[in-house]
Amino acid sequence: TPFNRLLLTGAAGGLGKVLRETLAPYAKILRLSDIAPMAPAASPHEEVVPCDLSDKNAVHALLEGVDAICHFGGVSVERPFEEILGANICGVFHVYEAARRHGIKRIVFASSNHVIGFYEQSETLDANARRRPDGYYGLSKSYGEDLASFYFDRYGIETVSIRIGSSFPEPQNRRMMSTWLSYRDLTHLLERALFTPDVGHTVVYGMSANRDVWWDNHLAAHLGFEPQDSSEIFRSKVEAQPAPEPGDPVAIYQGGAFVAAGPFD
Ligand code: NAI
Ligand code: 15L
Repeated sequence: TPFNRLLLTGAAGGLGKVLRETLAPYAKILRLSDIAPMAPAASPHEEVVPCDLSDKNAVHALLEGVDAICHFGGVSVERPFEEILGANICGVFHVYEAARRHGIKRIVFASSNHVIGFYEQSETLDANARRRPDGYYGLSKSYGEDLASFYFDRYGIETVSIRIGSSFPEPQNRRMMSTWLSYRDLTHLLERALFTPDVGHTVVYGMSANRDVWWDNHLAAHLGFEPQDSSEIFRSKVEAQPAPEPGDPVAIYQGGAFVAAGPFD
């Protein structure tokens, strides 16, 4: 049965605009939130609630009456620490604190492959691999995963942390042939993450059924995530691009160019 009211943060973003449509069947009311402008509510099934995640009181008000949360809001690329701190680190803390106070029991957290970005592409990781964040952004997602773990152990709030690879309409480069997650597979994974019972804190890698993958989801098998798409249909288009120079981080590290972002001063 669908949730009565499902909150989607980051609703103005690239994924949020897609999920605004595809999550609709999973809730009677979809509450959409972002700091950036959003299209007005299209039907009685939508609520549009602007909110800055770095504002604790505003986040508390945002979660009033909510049954489950897909937390996709925040800075989504490498940026100076101070920007990441407010939106991602304080932001995810505010979401969990408000969930605790409102009695909300299920969160899906948009984590990222950048929590393990400093592994080389030759390595295969499962959810127990030691984290190797590739920047302040990856560190903020690592903190979010730890917060999810703590709020389950301490308060029984369940989370699925999805280490999303690269979720775009198509893989944009050779690296994304491995990391690509189609919108259809993302939506299926969110459905599994919202409705599978007893997930505790589960970490799952968000990738489609691509030919060459770096991640092994056996520790999240209970979710029943079965991706349908593959980057393979885009191979000739992607490989028509010039190959990266040997030594370019984009061809060495799982996190690609993020490992070489910054410093910012
Ligand atoms: P995006 O940057 O397009 O969307 C993020 C949204 O968060 C934006 O609309 C932005 O306005 C909002 N936001 C930023 N700071 C905020 C604040 N202080 N308060 C409220 N809202 C704020 O990113 P995208 O691609 O849609 O990603 C969505 C989520 O998924 C992000 O958390 C990102 O880190 C994560 N993710 C996405 C991946 C992808 O391939 N698209 C890969 C891995 C993780
Ligand atoms: C991410 O975490 C970013 O949010 C997204 O914009 C992509 O860069 C993706 O990772 C990626 O690694 O391709």
